[in-house]
Amino acid sequence: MTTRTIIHVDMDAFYASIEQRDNPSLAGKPVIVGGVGGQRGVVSAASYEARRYGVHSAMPLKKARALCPEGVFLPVDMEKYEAVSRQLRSILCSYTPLVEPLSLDEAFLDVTASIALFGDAEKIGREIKDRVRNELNLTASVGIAPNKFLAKIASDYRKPDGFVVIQPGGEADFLRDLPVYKVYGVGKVMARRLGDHGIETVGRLAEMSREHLRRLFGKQGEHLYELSRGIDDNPVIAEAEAKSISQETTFDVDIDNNDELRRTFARLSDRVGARLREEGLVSKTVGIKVRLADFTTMHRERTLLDPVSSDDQILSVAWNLFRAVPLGGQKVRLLGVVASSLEHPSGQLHLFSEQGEKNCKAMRTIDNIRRKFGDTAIERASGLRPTGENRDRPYDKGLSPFSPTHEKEAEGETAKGRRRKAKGNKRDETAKTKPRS
Ligand code: TTP
Ligand code: MG
Ligand code: MG
Repeated sequence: MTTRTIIHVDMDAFYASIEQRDNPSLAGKPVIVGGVGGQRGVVSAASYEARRYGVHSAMPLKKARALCPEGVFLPVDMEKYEAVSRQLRSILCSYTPLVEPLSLDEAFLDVTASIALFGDAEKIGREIKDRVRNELNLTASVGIAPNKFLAKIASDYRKPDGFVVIQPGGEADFLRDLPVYKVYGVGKVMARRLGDHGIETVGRLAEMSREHLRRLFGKQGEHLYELSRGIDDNPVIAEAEAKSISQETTFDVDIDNNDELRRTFARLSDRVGARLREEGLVSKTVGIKVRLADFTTMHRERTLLDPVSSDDQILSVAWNLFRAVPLGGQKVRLLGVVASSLEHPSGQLHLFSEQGEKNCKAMRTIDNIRRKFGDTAIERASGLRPTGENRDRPYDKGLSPFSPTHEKEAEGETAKGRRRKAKGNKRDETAKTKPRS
């Protein structure tokens, strides 16, 4: 086991705090950010004042209005939050190149080798908080621990404006009374099943044998066994190494036919999957790009705890993301699928089921046939499936309970979109492997 010192930084009520910062009359008020034009969808962020009313992320805005009628409701301004995110990133990168962003407002830092240069991890953590306060006028919570799993729990432990250090050796004490749902990857279903066995805290979880957990939850049970003991050997993967692989296509004629849309997603997913497997990579974040007839361009992405590389898994996430996109009665002009947060799956195979490994082999065979005989030699049945499914089907069907953990959404016309608009409607099908900037 490698000895590391990891810092996890997570901004407090990120979108809402930025809005409060930029409009001082909102300071101390319940601020709720969500939807476009403040009318559609769900809560993205709730200020801590709003949380006292029971409002939280992912809650329908309608419900938030009912709970907190005096709340100030604001639309999502993704460009602004992305700009702050870049500023945060630049602060973090001044302490180590080993910065792994998890989302716009949080990142892991491996500071093991930085300590000689900057002083101990606590000093670095304090300095990061100070700089966020002074330079960004915002607050961040910081967790410091010997691994990523514990550092993330630590940063969440005393929010907002938290600073929590878990010393090596202090893992068990720290985890004993922690509710199981706080463990990264334990979703509602798993927490309920654990509850059925009388297991509400990580301390109780740690009393279970590896065998017992394996019987209950398969391979994921073993993962839980390790986490309950505070064991996590996942390295911080620096942003510079991260790339994304994407495929997009512009239709000759705008379309709204569900079968054709799904077939297109299947084809794009197949290609992204094939590229991932070619490069020996798995992806933790699957995203889509949708451009409507009027050039409105939307991006959606979902971060998964179990990385994926199979065409079916990519398609499943992409299609589910797409079904939640408001088309407003418009036809679709362009679709794209992007896999990011790429990793080499070494040492992580334990996360995949035996079925997953079998599918993997099948997938490589298909890739070989496609290489030999061309793309259309094999089309998977899932791309052709008629798609009158129930729109309410849960997102994570077919994925493990470890899967969807966070979803980011961004809307608005991109600069590239505007350029293409100027050039006219040209059919293109492009593949990209690019460093993430
Ligand atoms: P979080 O860090 O999960 O939440 P937060 O920063 O709002 O609050 P906390 O103090 O608890 O960290 O997410 C960061 C931002 O990501 C959040 O401000 C808005 C966005 N987001 C969504 O759009 N939808 C979601 O469901 C969640 C959880 C976050
Ligand atoms: Mg946050
Ligand atoms: Mg966060």
